[in-house]
Order: sequence, then C-alpha cells, then structure tokens
Amino acid sequence: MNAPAGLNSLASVDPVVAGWIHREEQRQRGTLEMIASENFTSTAVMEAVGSVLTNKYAEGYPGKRYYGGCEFVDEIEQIAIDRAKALFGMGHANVQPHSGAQANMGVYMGLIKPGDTVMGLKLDQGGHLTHGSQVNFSGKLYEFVSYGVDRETETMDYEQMLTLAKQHRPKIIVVGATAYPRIIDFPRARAIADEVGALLMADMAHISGLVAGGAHPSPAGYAHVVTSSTHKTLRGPRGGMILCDEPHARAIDRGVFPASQGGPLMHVVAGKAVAFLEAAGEEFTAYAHQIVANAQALAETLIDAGLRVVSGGTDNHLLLVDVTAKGLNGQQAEDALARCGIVVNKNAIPYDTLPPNVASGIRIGTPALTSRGMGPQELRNVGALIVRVLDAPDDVEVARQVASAVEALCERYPAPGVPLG
Ligand code: DSN
Repeated sequence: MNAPAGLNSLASVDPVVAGWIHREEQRQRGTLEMIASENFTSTAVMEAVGSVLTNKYAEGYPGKRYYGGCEFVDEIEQIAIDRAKALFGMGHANVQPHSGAQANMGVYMGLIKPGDTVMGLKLDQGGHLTHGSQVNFSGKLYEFVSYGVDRETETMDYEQMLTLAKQHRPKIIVVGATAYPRIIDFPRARAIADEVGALLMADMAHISGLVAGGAHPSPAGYAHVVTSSTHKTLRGPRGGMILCDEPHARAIDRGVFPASQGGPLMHVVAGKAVAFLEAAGEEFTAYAHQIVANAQALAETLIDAGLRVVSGGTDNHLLLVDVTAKGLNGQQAEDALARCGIVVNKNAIPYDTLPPNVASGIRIGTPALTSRGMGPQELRNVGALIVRVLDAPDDVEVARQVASAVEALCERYPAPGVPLG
C-alpha cells in the first residue's frame, strides 16, 4: 500500500490547488482589503491551524472526551478557554464553535426552545442572518421580532427595542451587528432585557478585537451571553466562541456539543488560543485604537468630498457609504473600486430602496489595512483614491492611476503573514 503523501509539498502533490493558493496570496498582497469583516491573521496563528491537530477527534470537553489520546488537545483547549475568559473578563468560555453563526446556534440551542420568541436587529439595517432572517435556521426555528435603526439618526432605536420587547416578551434580546458604525449601548440594552425578563445576548463578532483592545465598551457585566467570530477585528483563525457567566455555562456547552456540533476543530482551537494571547498584548491595544482612528480619518475624507456616510461618521472599524449621490448603486461602486484593487462590499443602507443584490451603499472597513501598518494619513490617501474612482467609475485613465497608487501602497505596507513569492 502506498504511504500518504507524507513530506511531499502541496505544489508537488496538487499543483492545481497550490497554484490557486499562490494566486490568492498575490491577490491579498496586491490589493487593499477593505471588507470590514476580513483581516490578516498572524503566521503563528496559521502555523497552529496548519498543524497535526487537524488529525485529532476530541468530541466532548477537556477531561470529558469521547475519544482516547486527548491528553494534549485537552491542554490546548483549556489554555484557549482560560485566555478567552481573561481577555474578555467573563466566567466561562466555549471555544469550539466552528464560526460566529455556529456560536449563535449554540446559544439558541442551549438556552431556548424552537418556537420561542427572540429579538434581533433587522438584517437590512445591519443585523446578521442568524439574528432572525427567514432564510436562516434562526428565522425558521424561532419566532424572531426585529427592531431597527432610527430613520433620522440611523442609530440603533432603543425606544423601539423597548416597545417591541414589552409587546412580545422575548426570551432573548440579541444586540450586535455586521454593518453598524456606532457604539452599541450594552447597559441600555441590558436595562431593556431586565425590564421584560429576557436574557441579553451580545453578538460582538465584528467588534470583538476592539473590545479586547479597549476601543469599544465591553458587553461583559451587561450581556448574559456573548458570541463572536474569531477572525474579524480579533484577527484570529476563522472560527467562533461563546462567553457567559457560570449560571449558563452548562447549557451553553450542551448547546454547542452535542446539540449543534460534533468534533471540535482542534487545530482551529489552537489558533484561537494563540490569537487570544496576541490580543492580550500592548501592541494589540494600539492596533485596536488605530483601527478606529483610521476609520474616522477615512470617514472625514469621504464626507469632505461630498459623500453621505450613514449616521454621519463612525465610532468603530467600519463605515457605510451611500453612493447614490454619485449616480451609482452599491454593486457599481464595488465593481469600479475592485477594478483598481480596492476591495469592499456592496451593502444595504438603512431604509434602502434598492434590493440587497444591488444596494445603495458600500461597507468599508479598516482592520486589514491597519494590520498592514497604515495610519490615518494613509487612510486619508486611500479615501481620496476611493473618491476619484466613484467620481469617474468608467474613466480608464483614472482607474490606471488609482491602480498604480494602490500597488505602491501595497508594496510599502506588506500584508503580514502572506508569503512572498
Ligand atoms: N459575513 C460576515 C460579514 O461580512 O460581516 C458576517 O458573518
């Protein structure tokens, strides 16, 4: 029998896949990644994720597994748990969810029953699929009631949250967003939850790196349960986690395994442990604050150039830009910027009149450029490039000049962790 490929490199075993990975490395190095949910994880995290831990089954939890040979992965998972608890100041952590969506499923499975009422932010006003969308398991299994943002201020409408909560008496109120540029008021959301006897769940997927670095108020002490993905501002491997305090620990653990997942991805759990260590350092604190300063510098530049930024600015890592004043829709803006090497995504703006597959806006984030080492001045320059493109989306000469400026920036600020070659 042939031995498995063993020490043979990917390029020799499968040059086709290796070739596409190489092209993706070139793309990541050579473009300005401004998708608000993306980032560059460290070489140390990728080393853990690419390790032999991918070979190991470990259903269960440290010390209580359904497989032998778990003595070393037990150590790793316990380290990840302890670091997550210390980083976010909560009493219990489950580091097994395969993603942020799986983390949310684990909470619902652990704490409520199908048919129960839950409240979440409308998807088209910044929420997430797992906050009750009808095309997602959350909207299919649970009775979701959606609150929104105020039409004038475009900020979270806590009055409406309270009114709806009194009317519908939800078991859980979810606060958290994928496209919301302002501080989330966790104390206020907790007061609303308390008023109707609901649990407060903070989905901090987008902002968990800001929370870890002290650049956004923490939900700890207010939310009964907190979920997050680990790869956005937190800059870890692709994955999820749940934090809570002791009264809910056992229910949450059972909501993840066995209710919604089987074997944990121990190589990713190891990557999470490394990321939590990195996020506890001083450099990470500076990075988190830099993300926000960069987003604010970018917002000012776009506003000064006549673009409408939703809610008038940003307090976090992202901004939503209404591009209709330039005679464009979100898809056209996304495409025009992509032709010049600036990667963003089209996004609905609050009370959008266009369908989501076109949308009136784009979502722009600063985490990945911050990880490349850029600061407010670079983000002002990038903002000026964005404005040039949106002012003349079909101008070939403008596109050529902007693409060349993007290339120069990418060379000056190399993408961390992305191999040269
Ligand atoms: N898909 C993610 C985002 O881009 O915000 C949310 O999970």
